[in-house]
Amino acid sequence: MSEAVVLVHQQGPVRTLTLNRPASLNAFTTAMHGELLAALDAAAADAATRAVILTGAGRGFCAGQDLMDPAMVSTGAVAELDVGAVIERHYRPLAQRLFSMPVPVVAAVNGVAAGAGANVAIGCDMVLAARSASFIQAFSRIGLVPDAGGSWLLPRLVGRARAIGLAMTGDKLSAEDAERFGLIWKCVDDAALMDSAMALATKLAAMPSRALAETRRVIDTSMKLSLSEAVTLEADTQRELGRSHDFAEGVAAFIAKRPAVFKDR
Ligand code: T3D
Repeated sequence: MSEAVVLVHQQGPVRTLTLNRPASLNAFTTAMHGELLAALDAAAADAATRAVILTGAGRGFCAGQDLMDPAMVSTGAVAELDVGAVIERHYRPLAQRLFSMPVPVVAAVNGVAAGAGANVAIGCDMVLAARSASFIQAFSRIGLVPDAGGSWLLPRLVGRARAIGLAMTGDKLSAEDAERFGLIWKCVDDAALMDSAMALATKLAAMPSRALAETRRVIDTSMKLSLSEAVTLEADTQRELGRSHDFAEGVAAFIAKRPAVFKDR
């Protein structure tokens, strides 16, 4: 039997998913798309999993679409390939899955993240990167535009000037510059990456998951709202969360000066 191309490891409430095609810097094949989506769906469905870490095996995080995947090119000339269909079939569900996870997803970027690999990383809720890691909007190098949600995310994270600069040049951005640009949460020493990711995921796992997922939703939605509409969304969301177990528990724990035990999803 061939080895899984996405490894799954559970440690308490934290599930770590490791992209596992190190010889090609964990580039996405059809099989890896299938396994990653299934693994994210399974994590979302498992009430005991309260945070997810996404990382890569070997020296890379993910080099984007596997440009040599036989399933992609076996139909003949590259020109015959419907790249739009690849996006619809694989990257749309992946981006939408990440943005609708009921628990936080932490990317632990261990090495180069290129093309769709970079945009899957920054599509996670919080991104930690090893100091030696890098981010490359490699699309322009092969005649494409940023995908996997990158055209939406990049200008929101780093502003138009830097988004266009990164996407047009396809230049490598170091992890330190990625942190400075606001593309990622933090850059850490290489040896500290996985411990830092586990500490962050464990902290998030102990927090009110439903409120965290709603935090992502209101922040993302606010980008297309007026201030008045955003305040309405806040009020509607607080109304719902105000009826939740976790809100009652959070307030009770604060008053009793004890740690809260959250359980909503
Ligand atoms: O259908 C569609 O294409 C639509 C979807 C598009 C989404 C996308 O993601 S488009 C962008 C695709 N990705 C790229 O263009 C990046 C290609 N890779 C690179 O530019 C470089 O590999 C890196 C800058 C990422 C890393 O460079 P370096 O020097 O550290 O490593 P390397 O020697 O280039 O790569 C190591 C191995 O991984 C090498 O294999 P080998 O020679 O040792 O057998 C290389 O071929 C392989 N590899 C790297 N990236 C890919 C790949 N194999 C297949 N697909 C890749 N994307």
